[in-house]
Formats: sequence, C-alpha cells, structure tokens
Amino acid sequence: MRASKVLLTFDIVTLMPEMFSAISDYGVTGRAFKENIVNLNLWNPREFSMDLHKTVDDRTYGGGPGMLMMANPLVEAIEAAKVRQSNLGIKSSKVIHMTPRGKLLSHNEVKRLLSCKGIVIISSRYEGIDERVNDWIDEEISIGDYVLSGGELAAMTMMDCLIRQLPGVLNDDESATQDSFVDGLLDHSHFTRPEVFKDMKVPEVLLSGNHEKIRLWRLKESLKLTLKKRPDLLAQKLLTKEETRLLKEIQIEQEQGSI
Ligand code: 6GU
Repeated sequence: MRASKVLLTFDIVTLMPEMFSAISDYGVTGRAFKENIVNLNLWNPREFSMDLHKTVDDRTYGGGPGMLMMANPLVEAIEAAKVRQSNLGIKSSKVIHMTPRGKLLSHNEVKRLLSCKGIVIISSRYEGIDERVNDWIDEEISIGDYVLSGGELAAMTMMDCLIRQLPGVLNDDESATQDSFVDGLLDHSHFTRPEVFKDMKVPEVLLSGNHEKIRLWRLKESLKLTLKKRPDLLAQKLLTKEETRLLKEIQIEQEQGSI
C-alpha cells in the first residue's frame, strides 16, 4: 500500500453510522479510505444523550406530526467532532447540515468545498433538527428537490463527489477530468467491444486512430447530447470558438435532417 497524506477528513454525526460502510468499504471511495487519502469518523448523538433511555428525539412545540432531533445530543456530538478535527491540526473545518432546504449541490459547489481539509456533516433523521442547532452549523446543503428519509444518503452522495476529485483517488483510466459537468457539458457516448452488436456498428472515427478527429467527434457528441438532454447547461456555458463552430454544424445537420 502506498503511504499518503490524508487530504480530507470527514466526521459524520448520524443516528445510523452503519450505513456509511456503503461508502467506506466499496469501490473507488473504499479504496481512498483504505489508502488513507480520506479519513472518516462517525459520531452517534445517542451516545451523548443524558437520560437512561438514550433519547435523541422529541415532539415539536406547537404540535403537528413527526419528531425532531433534540438540540443537546446533536450539539455535543458536533462539538466532539470539531475537537477531533482540531486535534488533527485541521484549521479549515466546516460544519454542514444535509437538508432539503439547503443550497443545491453541483459540480461548482463540490469544487468550492474541496478547499476544506475537514468537514463535519450532520445527517438528520425524523422531521429534522431543533432550529437552535443552526448556531453550530456553517452551511446547509441539499442534493435535489425531493425528500429523503434521512440525510445519510445525501451525505454519502456529497462525500463520493468530493472524494473522486482528490488527487490520487482515481487512476488515469478513471480520470475525473473528462466526467460530465467538469467543463459544463455532458460526457460524450462511449463504446466497447464488440465492433458490431446486433447490426449496430461502433462509429468509424473511433476506430480510425486519428486522435484529433476523435477529439472533435467526442466534443461534438458532448455538445449534441447536452443540447438534447440538458439545454439549460448549454445556455449557462461560455462556448469556445471551436464549440460554437461545432454547435452551428449540429444545428445545420438538424435542420437538414428535419426537412
Ligand atoms: Cl440533504 N436530506 C434529506 N433528508 N432529504 C433531501 C436532501 C437532504 N436533499 C434532498 N432531499
């Protein structure tokens, strides 16, 4: 195993710590944990509960359905997590609450968060947390406009996005630089063997060995796919001269195709 420096430390506050084995034990992210590029510690607010029954939730003042996570066990867990990060010498820790009312996660948000050496993530359950806990929270992040039963899957989603951007996590074959969204476009289509599958051929240019032609074909494919599936992304993007030219070609081809 290659010796390496921890690049990102996660401390997770969760009532369901076992769920995080999904990210720490499998695939690309599992390898990053094993190689010590990222470090994870889990904090269960239940262990900070003061009463005999280890209560962590209670009914909401004012009535209504559902339970809330109580302030005290959560805040104690957050503080313990921050102390651990500070003992590790991490100066730029951020406390993030995963919640549907937070800022939407995007590739740009992921890049911004990569400036942190340590992140404390709160994964809440039930109807959420006592509002007063927000004094301990720096940011609220959501992964989309829908509601999950808890913040754990959201936390793992964000962690995965962050981890794969760290240097040394992906090998050359898995490089993140050509992923969708990196340059504001969707990734182009890909083909593998066999050359012919049920009468469908791999595009000739990909077999040509001409790297410049292949690069142009792929860029044009990316533009075509983005135009078709996510025109909103294209509208936000600053196009290079080459991209503008290819997009014009696509529009002309589409007009000709529709006549
Ligand atoms: Cl971050 N948490 C929960 N519970 N639901 C969500 C979410 C987060 N993002 C979208 N839905």
